[in-house]
Amino acid sequence: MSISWVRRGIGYIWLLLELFKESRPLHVVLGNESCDLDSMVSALTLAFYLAKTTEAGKIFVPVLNIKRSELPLRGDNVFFLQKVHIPESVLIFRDELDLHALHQAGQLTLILVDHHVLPKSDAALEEAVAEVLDHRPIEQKHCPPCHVSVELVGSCATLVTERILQRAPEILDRQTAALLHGTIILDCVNMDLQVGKATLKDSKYVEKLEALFPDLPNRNDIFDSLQKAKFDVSGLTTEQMLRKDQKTIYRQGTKVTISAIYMDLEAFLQRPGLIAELHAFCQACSYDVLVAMTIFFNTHNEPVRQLAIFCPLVELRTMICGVLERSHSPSLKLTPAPSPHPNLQAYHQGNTQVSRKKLLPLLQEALSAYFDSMKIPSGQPETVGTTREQPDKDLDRASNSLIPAMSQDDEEPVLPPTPMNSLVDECPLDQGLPKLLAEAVFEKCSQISLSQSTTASLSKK
Ligand SMILES: [Mn+2]
Repeated sequence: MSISWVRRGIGYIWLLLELFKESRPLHVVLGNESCDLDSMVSALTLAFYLAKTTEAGKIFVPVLNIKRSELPLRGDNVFFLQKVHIPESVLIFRDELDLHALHQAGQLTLILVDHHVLPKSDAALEEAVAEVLDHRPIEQKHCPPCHVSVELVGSCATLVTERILQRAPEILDRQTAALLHGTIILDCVNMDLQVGKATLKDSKYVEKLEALFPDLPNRNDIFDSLQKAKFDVSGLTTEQMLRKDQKTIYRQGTKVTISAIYMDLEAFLQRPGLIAELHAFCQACSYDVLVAMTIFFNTHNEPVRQLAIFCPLVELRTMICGVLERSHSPSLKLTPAPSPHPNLQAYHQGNTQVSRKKLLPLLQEALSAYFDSMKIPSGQPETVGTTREQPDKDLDRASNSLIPAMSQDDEEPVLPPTPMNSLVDECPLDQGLPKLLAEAVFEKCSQISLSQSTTASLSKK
């Protein structure tokens, strides 16, 4: 197994150091804010291609568009990086490089992959965008005025594969091929024609990669392990589980947050210190109500849904539970389940067709009823809204034939598939601009040297 990615990571760090000394521009390849597998792999592999094929002296760096602390929420990314022996320490995350400062210093060029609309908080970076490679329908209004390649295929990784194989096939190594191959297969639901995500071009490039590297993993195997890793929450903390796939609605300053939890409610409620963690989670973000919507699949592969409503305000909790219990369109068919605490009401949801998308209007209705009952004077203009905290559309969309009910959680129409950018309230830079200090870079270098020796010894086996 090659360790080129490790060398590449070290290369990046040294180049960054050089760059800061010499004030030379940095070419950042940036995926979208969900940092799903497609965005991560497209950024890594396109940066690899550009670095290998552009004249010397230009520096290309893939940047993962999430905070480093959020990588554990992307189980498939973590799994795949390990599988192809790319240490997390060589990657550069959004909170580690101050793109706005680089841009202000005239040292930034951006190449966008797997999206083409920057979120509001990054609007100032738009003038730095030099190129776009995307697989979603163009949003004319927001599209940067530069060279834009858009083709509606199942995976952006297909477009990167095409670029490499058409323009510089000699640079493709097995490790990069494995990254592209697995990503296309995951995005295209194992090339299942019935699911309809794979286009002819996706299939064509999966086949080409397999022809070039006959020892790539079997399609079913890599699809099953990536899909499993994507939904595996066993290694997450309670807070990470709550943040993994979360939406928040608010009305007149009252915030209700809804988290999809991919495990059995009974097991979730038995997690040690759960109530204290729910309290802390709500307090940290001023949520008045937390709705945990669990979904898992029983041994017959049938979906099981359960609900937990955590809210220390008795009147508000009672109102929400009442509206959900009495709802007829749709009827949730709720039956109370054991609860570990009076502030938490738990239910089994008999009607498994009711996804989070259908639950949201009911919660809005409950909030309205609550404010009506309180007769809160409507002196100031009313504020109502929805935000998506953790953009993980693909998780929602999970069009796995094994788990059809999950696709019903899809929050948006099938096309256009995303820019979740504009829907995201929180951006990695909301907490102020990160500073890339020289010490931090040196510390990273020493970490990489360590991981290099480990990987090198692993690779020899
Ligand atoms: Mn994509």
